[in-house]
Amino acid sequence: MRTSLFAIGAIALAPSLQAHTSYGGTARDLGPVTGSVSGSISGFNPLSPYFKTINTAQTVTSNFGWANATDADFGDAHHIKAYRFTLAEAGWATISVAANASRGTGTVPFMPAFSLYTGLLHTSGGSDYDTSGITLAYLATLGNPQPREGAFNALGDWKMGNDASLPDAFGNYNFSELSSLTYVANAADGTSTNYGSAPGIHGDGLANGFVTRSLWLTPGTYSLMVGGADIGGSDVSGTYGIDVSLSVIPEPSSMALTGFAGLLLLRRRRA
Ligand SMILES: [Ca+2]
Ligand SMILES: [Ca+2]
Repeated sequence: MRTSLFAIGAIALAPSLQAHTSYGGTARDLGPVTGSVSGSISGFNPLSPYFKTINTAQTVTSNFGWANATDADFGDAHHIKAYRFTLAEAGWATISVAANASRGTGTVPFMPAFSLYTGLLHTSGGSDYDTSGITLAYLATLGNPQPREGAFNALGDWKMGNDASLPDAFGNYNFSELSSLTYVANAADGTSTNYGSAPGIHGDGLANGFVTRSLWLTPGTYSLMVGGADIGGSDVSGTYGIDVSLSVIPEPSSMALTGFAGLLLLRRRRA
């Protein structure tokens, strides 16, 4: 309830103040990318990730952006940072976010949280944002509570669109043009004392500016949304440094099977 869509609209009128939600081209592509420790593994070694990317260049606005999107009226997507990555094969992924006070203007301790989704925001036609015509039209169809504080849902599926989507002669939008993010999991720094009481929050029990979670992920393209976990936070304009890392160990069974198949082939050749 902290900000209304009217307030968000005022922010949208001043786009230079806050960027809409995108991956920054490749700036928040976690991989596999140049700089990742990547490549095939000879023999399965759980201590040797298939790839690992650490992004230490970003900040996020506000200390409450994630927590504020754990309730029924959602939250302002300007108050999260979006990352992406693609897995060519299933694997055991570890996602970590650490507050880094060496960047940003915020002055209070920052507690990070993240939510993971399959799917991508638009990467062409302009960034998606809460108050684009198609996003507002879509949010209005969701029933109460209205208006929504924004499009971002930290604990479930959500959709958002950009200015490339225009209404038809009757004023109707084609909602299939919305970006569609399908919820996978979340993790939050601390306890319900800081992130609130919404059911389904995966708290780590210790509010220390760091959160990590390991997940089994199937092949696909993922979006990772990172923001502040302080539901009582009030720093709407401060920015906070976030160091985000992703490491992925490929599916052990497939690695083992590949090795086994190789052994069989070798035996046949020798025979
Ligand atoms: Ca909210
Ligand atoms: Ca923690």
